[in-house]
Amino acid sequence: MKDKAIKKLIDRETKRQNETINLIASENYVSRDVREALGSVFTNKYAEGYPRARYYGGNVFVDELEDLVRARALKLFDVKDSVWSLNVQPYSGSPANVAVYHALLAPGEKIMGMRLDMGGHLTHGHKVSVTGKLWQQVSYGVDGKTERLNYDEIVGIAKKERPKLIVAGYSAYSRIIDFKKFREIADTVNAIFMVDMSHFAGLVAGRTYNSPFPYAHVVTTTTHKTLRGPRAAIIFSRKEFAQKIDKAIFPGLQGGPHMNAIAAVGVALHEASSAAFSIYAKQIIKNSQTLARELQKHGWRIVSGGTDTHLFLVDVQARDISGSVASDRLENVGIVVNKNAIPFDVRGPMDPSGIRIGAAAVTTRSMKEKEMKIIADCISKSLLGKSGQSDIKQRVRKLCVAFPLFS
Ligand code: DSN
Repeated sequence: MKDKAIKKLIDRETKRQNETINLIASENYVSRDVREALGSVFTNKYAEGYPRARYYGGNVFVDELEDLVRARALKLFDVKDSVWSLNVQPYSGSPANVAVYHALLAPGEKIMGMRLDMGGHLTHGHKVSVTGKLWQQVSYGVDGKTERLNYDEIVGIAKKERPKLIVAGYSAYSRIIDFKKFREIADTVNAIFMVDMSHFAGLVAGRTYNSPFPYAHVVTTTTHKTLRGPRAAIIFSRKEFAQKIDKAIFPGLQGGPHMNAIAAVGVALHEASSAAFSIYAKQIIKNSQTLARELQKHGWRIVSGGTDTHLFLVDVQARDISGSVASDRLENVGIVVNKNAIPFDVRGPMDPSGIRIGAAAVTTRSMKEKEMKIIADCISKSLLGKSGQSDIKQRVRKLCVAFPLFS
């Protein structure tokens, strides 16, 4: 690369990724093939519109590409072409969610979504997001005792508020979601049922998490978390909603699709359809559960008592440590996490009571239960801030050397 300044930053970031343990639940490491597709000549092409209905010439291969990626997504998630339509053009998860609301809801109508501080996402109607300004959020949370979804409470809110659309699928909820129950609740109040499976899409693809497709009307997903693709998103919708959603993406919200990203999504979908990916998805859950259990043994409180997925929350405030302090202490020894609110958090969003831990990225590095035990020990010791932090740093570094990235 001729640009030395950018090259230097890429090299330094490569080294940082190689030499740290990444436990950020929404991140992963893509394959060389995914990166090759991202850096391909498809980045040069404008293709506003949809296959065989574009506003520019020269789209013969772009059309073939978009058709292929759509077909791969249908196959991977085992959904029927006769029932579902797909849009692979969203730039990422937030625009995908906004497009769905823009297509299906009039301004001011109600979106029923989980509160951000209970594990939901900004685009599920939070007031600081455009989704909470153009539409009205009716929120639900988790049960005060179990820290799990309480379907009786949810049905009560739905009946009282009568939302136009109900969203399930969260950013910081570690338990199985009962999509059947959600659909029954949606039907009771005549609402559209949308699932945002961004976090667990790779687990659904690997057949280790229940599929939302039998129950949802619309499913959105980013492609870069457990699915291990580039930063992009897909919207799946039942046929009756598809035309409106396509129009909402283009020309409603976006311009030309990023065809290089769509090509990379295609590569990731192909990789996710392999038997190896299914083994990977199962290992993510084993790793996440081992990490949570080991941390419990070290005396840490895990929100809801454990995890069924790739992620979980640790209540660090229970041991008088704030989320920011915890995240900084871990980063000092080479372990990267994010601070995160826990349900019924008494602290503010900039320095909440918890940290979120995810196992997708370390599993991509081929780490297994044995390594999770070492990581849990390092996390615990570093959080407590006792002496010997340089020893922990050495152990983390040794682990990273033993499981190299980009080799
Ligand atoms: N920011 C992502 C996450 O970390 O969960 C969701 O958009």
